[in-house]
Order: sequence, then structure tokens, then C-alpha cells
Amino acid sequence: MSDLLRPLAQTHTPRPAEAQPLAGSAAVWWRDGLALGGQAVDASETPAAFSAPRVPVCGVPMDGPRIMGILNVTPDSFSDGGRHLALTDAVARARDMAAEAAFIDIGGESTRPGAREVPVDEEIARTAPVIRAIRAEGITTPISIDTRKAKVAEAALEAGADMVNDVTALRYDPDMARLVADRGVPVCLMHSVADPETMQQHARYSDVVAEVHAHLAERIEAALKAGVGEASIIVDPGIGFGKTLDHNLDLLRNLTTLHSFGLPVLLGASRKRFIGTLSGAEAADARMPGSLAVALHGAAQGVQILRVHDTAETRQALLVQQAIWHAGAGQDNDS
Ligand code: HH2
Repeated sequence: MSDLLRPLAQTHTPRPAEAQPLAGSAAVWWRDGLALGGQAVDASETPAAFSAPRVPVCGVPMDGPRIMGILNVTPDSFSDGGRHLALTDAVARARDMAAEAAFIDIGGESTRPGAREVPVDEEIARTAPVIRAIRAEGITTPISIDTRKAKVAEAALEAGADMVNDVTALRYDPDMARLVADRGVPVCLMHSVADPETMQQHARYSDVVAEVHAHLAERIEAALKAGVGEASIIVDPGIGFGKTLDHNLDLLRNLTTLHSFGLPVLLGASRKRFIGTLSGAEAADARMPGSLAVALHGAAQGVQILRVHDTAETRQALLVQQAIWHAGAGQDNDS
């Protein structure tokens, strides 16, 4: 059994004097934790990384939950595939998101289970013009490029993107680590096993929380060795990537273990299949309510970046959640 530590996140007031911020959060704190093996631990005896403030990402402060809006410019993404293929539709969606989200994540290759690989030139042709057009519109929201290929990432950065989101954590393309290191841009390292075509056949773990944690630790080491700065790394448990319903729920229940790295945590669960399995919502775009539940849970566990399709709805849910946490915010006579 793993001895990983799981801080028990709290958000209510009053906050005891001995409480520590969780992952630098202004609103989420912890005092007690549990080792996954079962024994209780207290915050004063644990590594400072659990509590220390996180470094801003692309200038966005990491002291509370921030929204990353998903903009897939693919014909086949599981949820928004085909909706933003025309440049004007993609830019219009980006304009809306700029008012609701701190980041926009643009992807030109679906990573849904069973998805086929897209040739580099095609992926560049889908993504770079959209990024250029968003910048030409004067939209300054930080853009992340969701790709596992260095050439696609490079073209996106040239076009005006600011960070790289690699669902293979720099494992797919041997040139990706060097690109990220040379450009000094933030990179999200996500846990995944195998490739999208075959990943669901690899959904086997003896302890998914410990194995995802160990894999991310190894990928952080590899990134640092390749010259990526520690301040540039974000970690992500990869919900739905080669995981069953129980694996996803176990990871969500134990999200605070990921704060041990002292790095921002990104959570991408929006509209994913496990929400449909739990609720019976067959169509991906009918899974917004369940997606909000996961986003609010992530925020309460100190997750810094919530990658979502429904940016306006998530923003509203977070605003209400944060107002409840912060005593004194809000009007007494509102109905
Ligand atoms: N999930 C998807 C794609 N990219 N990146 C990170 N960091 N974390 C995630 O959980 C994640 C991701 C899959 O969702 P989506 O982009 O909506 O669909 P598709 O891959 O079919 O385009």
C-alpha cells in the first residue's frame, strides 16, 4: 500500500490558526491529512510543497481556480467536434471564452478513445490559422496548444500561443521537450497510457492513485533533465485516458495527493464518458451538470486549472462557490 499523503482539504470558516493553505490557495486549507495507507498526518510535519504558493502560469495567478476553455478545431472531437471548423466560428467562440476563461486550449487532433492520428501538416493547418486569427482580433487571453507533436506546437507558438498541453507528457515526440525548454513556455504534463487508439485496453492498475503519481513524478524528472524549468510545469491526472469509471473516481477522490509536487494541477473531466456512465446522459453535450459537479469538486481540492467546454456555466458556478467560501461577500437582501 502506498504511503502517499492526501491532505484533507477544507473550505469552511472559521479557519484554525494552525491551518496551512493548500497549494497556495487563498480559500482552501488543510490541517490534517491521511497517508493512502491509512495513518493520520498533520500539516506541520509535511513537505512545504503541499502548501507553498504556486508560480503564475502565463501571468495568470495560481492562487485559486482558473478556467481553461476548450476549443477543438477537429471534425471528430467527442463533444465539440465539427463545431468550430470554420475560422469565423472558432474566433467567435474564442471571443466568448475570453470573457469567461483565463486560458483557451486549442486542439487539432482528437484524443478520444479510439481516435486516429492526424498528420502533422493537417494538424498545423487546423490550429495555427485559428490562433493567428484570434490574435489578429486583439484577443490576448493566454492560448495553450493541445498537441503531442513538436512541429504543431512550434507552429502554434509562432502563431501566438503561449503554452503547450501535451497529453503524453513529452513521451510521444522526442523533439517536444527541447522545444518547450528552448522556448521557456509552460507545459502541461498529463498522465496517459499508450495512445488514444488503444488506451482503453491498458486500463489496468493495482493502485491507480499511486501509479499516476509515480508516473507524473517520473515525467517531471524527465522534463527537468531536458532543461524545462520547474516554474513551467503543470501536472494533470488525465481523467478518462486509459481509465475505468472506478479509476476516474479514485483519482478525483485523491486529487490532493498531486499537490505534493508543488506545481499547479490541471483537471480535465468536462463532458467525459464517466459522467454519462454515472448519469445516463448519452450525448456529450448533455453532461454539463455533471461536469460542473466535478469542476466544483476540483476547486474545493485546490485544483488551479479547470479545463472545460462550458466556460460561462463553470464561471457562474465557481463565482457562487467562492462567494459562499468568503464570508461577507454577497448581499443580504438578494433573493
Ligand atoms: N482531455 C482531452 C484532451 N486534452 N488535455 C489535458 N491536459 N487534460 C485532459 O483531461 C484532456 C486534454 C479530451 O477531451 P476533449 O479535448 O474535449 O476531446 P477530444 O480529445 O476528443 O478532442
